[in-house]
Amino acid sequence: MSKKTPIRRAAGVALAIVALAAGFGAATSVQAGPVVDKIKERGLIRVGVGSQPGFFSPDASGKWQGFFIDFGRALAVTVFNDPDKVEFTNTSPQQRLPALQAGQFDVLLSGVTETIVRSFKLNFNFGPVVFYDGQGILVKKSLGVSKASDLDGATIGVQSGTTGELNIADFFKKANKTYKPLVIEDTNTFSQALLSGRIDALTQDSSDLGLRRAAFPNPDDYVLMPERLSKEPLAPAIQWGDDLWLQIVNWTVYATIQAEEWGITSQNIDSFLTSDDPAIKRFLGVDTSLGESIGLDPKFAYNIIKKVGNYGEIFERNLGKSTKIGFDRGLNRLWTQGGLLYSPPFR
Ligand SMILES: N[C@@H](CCC(=O)N[C@@H](CS)C(=O)NCC(=O)O)C(=O)O
Repeated sequence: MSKKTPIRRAAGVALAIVALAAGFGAATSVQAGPVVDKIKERGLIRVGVGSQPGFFSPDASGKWQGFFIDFGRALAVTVFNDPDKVEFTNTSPQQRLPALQAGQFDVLLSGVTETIVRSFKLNFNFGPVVFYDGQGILVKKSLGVSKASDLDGATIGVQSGTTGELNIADFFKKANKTYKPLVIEDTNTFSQALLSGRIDALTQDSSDLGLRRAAFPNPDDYVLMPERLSKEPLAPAIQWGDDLWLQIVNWTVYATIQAEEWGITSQNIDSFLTSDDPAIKRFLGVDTSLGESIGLDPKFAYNIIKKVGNYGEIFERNLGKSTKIGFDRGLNRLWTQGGLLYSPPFR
């Protein structure tokens, strides 16, 4: 009988854990952790979200809809092949980061900006950026200002717990101007403060401000200042400690981006099943070798695109020109079209 050294014993235990990893088939080289195990046990993914229609909001029948919601559904397809095995919970920006730290959510899909402090100090891992944003300032048109630095002495609403608090302070310091912050936690009170004239302006991610403005009774009475105060790369946030979960989050998002690059949509995907391109065959699981080697369902990418859509479809359906929100893709175009979206290879 061979005696195992502590290192070999530890390696054996690690391998056994990996092999157990939530039924993901063959042993993978990533470390399975508590999050995927709990998701499998529970039979659904718990997602923390916000409440701006376009990004995330329940429809008339109570079903959650929106850009970030669709990435939550895509995750549920990767794990369960069922876009409904996901539970969305709205909490304020201030409460959701501690809630993720406390393990109340498996992932935040709530417009969280990836920052170094959140990575090291809050111990978050971030998936791929799903929306490249920047902080903006929304003002009442009747104020007659055309740029943010004209707002000297203005009262500006800031949402607590957001990156906006520090960014706005930095901006006015740099511009050598003054402002009075009004820090508000509740998201409706935040909009209401501007609508009621209690404050002169709101500052938040410019996407958030665009969504709010679209929902105002008189959107044309409000104008977004041209400056962007910061970089706000919005990405799925998870806790440290589960490499497998991180990889699932990463490659779920990448599948939506890669499909768009190849022109594969929820509508035309079946016509690609007969493609001669070996890379497309692997991506769609016609050739099952890729899925088998990584321990995921070989059809996981096919299922995501078929059931949820590619990145472009997700963007257009929730935020694009055909919606009342009408966002331009901007930086959120594919790298092949002058944007920043880029998937690593599926091989
Ligand atoms: N990106 C900023 C702001 C986060 C944030 O406030 N996100 C918006 C959506 S982009 C939001 O939650 N708004 C309030 C809500 O929807 O309830 C951060 O990470 O601190």
